[in-house]
Amino acid sequence: MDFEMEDVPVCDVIYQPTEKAKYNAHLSSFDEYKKLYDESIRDPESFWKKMAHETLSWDIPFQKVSSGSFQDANIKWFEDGYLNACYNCVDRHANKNPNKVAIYWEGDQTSESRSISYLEMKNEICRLANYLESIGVKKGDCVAIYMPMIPEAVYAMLACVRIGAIHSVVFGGFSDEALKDRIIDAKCRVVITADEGVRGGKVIHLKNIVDQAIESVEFVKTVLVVKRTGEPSIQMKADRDVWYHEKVSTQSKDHKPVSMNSEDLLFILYTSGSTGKPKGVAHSTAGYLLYASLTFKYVFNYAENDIFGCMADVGWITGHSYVVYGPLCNGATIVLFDSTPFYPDASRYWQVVDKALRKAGDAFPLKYDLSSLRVLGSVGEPINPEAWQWYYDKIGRNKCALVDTYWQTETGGIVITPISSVTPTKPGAATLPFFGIEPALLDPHSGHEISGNGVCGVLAIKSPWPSITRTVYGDHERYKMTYFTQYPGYYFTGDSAARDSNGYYWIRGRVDDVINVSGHRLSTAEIENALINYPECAEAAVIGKPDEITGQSICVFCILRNPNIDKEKAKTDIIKQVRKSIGPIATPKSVYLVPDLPKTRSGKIMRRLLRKIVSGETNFGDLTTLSDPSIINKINIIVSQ
Ligand code: 6R9
Repeated sequence: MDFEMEDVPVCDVIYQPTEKAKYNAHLSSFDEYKKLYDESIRDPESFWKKMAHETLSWDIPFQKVSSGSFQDANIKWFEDGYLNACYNCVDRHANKNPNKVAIYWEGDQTSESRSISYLEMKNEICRLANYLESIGVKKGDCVAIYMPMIPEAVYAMLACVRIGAIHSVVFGGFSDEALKDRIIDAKCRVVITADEGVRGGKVIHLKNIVDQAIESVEFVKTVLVVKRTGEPSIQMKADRDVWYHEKVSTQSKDHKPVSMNSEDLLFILYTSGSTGKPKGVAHSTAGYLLYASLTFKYVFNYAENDIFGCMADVGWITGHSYVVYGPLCNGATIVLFDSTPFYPDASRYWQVVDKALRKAGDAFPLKYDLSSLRVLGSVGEPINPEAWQWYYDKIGRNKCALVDTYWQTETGGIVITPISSVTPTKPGAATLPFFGIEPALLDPHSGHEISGNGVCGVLAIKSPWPSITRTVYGDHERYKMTYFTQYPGYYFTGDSAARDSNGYYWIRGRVDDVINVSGHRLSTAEIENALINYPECAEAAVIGKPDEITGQSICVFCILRNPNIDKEKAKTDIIKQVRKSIGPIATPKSVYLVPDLPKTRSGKIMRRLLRKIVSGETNFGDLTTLSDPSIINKINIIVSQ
């Protein structure tokens, strides 16, 4: 494995849970967390049985709690139970508290906002469910959702779930080519989109992008279009495209949810791996919903009338678990945010700790009354101690809990985190595992577990938990290979971590070829594949370069077929090519045109050396396998120009 172990952090700063963080606490003490955690590991069957009965409403209760193993990659939870996730997230709350606000929607302009009650949400979802059934969508079908952060995106997800269809939400920042690949992979016959999205004052032409994506995809029969901006030039293709407001509002507001088996798939969500094309990470119904719901309740210490704002887009797993499923399953009021942190200025999204935001100065958050906040969260990439401290002091005013939550698309919910009401925190540490999660640090080479504290290793998890992904959609072999083969008997996260002297976990970052740009996962292989489509590119290598603002940025090394062409134009074309294939989120920040790449004698690109060159390191380690050592100097000169 191509990475080097770092030192174990030493940190004397410990914050005890504040009075505010203990408000209405589900757990009264740190000892109670430890006791429950121990129970969850010692006797997972009893622990999860109790939680599943308390948390979810079942049509047919389960008898069997769990089965299967990492070795056989056949994990099942509550496998003889039946339930509907939409019923759990919507109906039961609408029946009890019909007027409670389910969604506060905040549009791109500060003047745009709406509140939607649980009953209104239920009626809208039922109408859409009836419409989808009327066009033949049925249990087990996949529906693609390519939408802005508008209430209809949540309705679309939950209407699918209500009728037993599997949703595949594709983030609105992906290009037509990326959308096309995802639609084809899941054989979606229906796409739900909007005419346009608006973010930070910029228009995103969603419907046009969908048109391009499905131009040659004949099995897409219906494109359902929500009118968001009302742009008059939108082209509707006869017999395929329909307006949401015309078709859905005329449907009945009554619909009986379809009873689903616990293990029926709830959704798929594509994410980058270390190789090739993105994988459709598949989650099943009961285990996912239970785990999203419980982590939401305990980690954020949710209390009855809280408003919960998670600023993630529903195109990512954080949007699935902590905008939609976790909070709604608890009957919470959610904030749906359809803008950016910086629009119209940096005060808009101050809640998110971000270096760029901190650079805008403390004046922005100080201007606002933040006294209603109790818990602050962070997710997606390692938060450095300085950023943590700023967030804690300036946003939390030293009174809020700050939870650095570590997890992945594949884990379905948060796996390493403080429990806001009880866990003492250290700036920069994700701290301790959630109930039912047994982390292990492994030696990357031998795969042996490293015991004790004050150690580093690759991060793995020892036994299945309810919301672990069940398969890679359509490719179960890839599922086995990616997660369970390298370290048999463990789930391998792809991250490395340290366990400090108190047993706290500090996540270090990916050890595979996954790049994390502002919390967006991209693979070097995916970007390299995109470059193959640029005719002037003979060969390319992509790495993640440390970046002060975005954590990492995309750095491309390209060998041109004809080195005499206009270099500036070539660089622009390379950037354009990646944006076209993947989308604006994958825009390379630096492009170097090089005569050759560092390779092993067997022809493998040594990305490790490229990473060292761009970060200005001079100690290149063992170079005995490098076929042409002079290349390092040549690339060094180009990079430092
Ligand atoms: C939820 C989400 C997963 C990867 C993961 C890791 C990084 C997530 C983190 C974190 C350090 C945290 N990551 N949370 N690194 N501290 N609190 O982000 O899912 O998009 O699948 O990304 O993100 O590298 O492996 P996903």
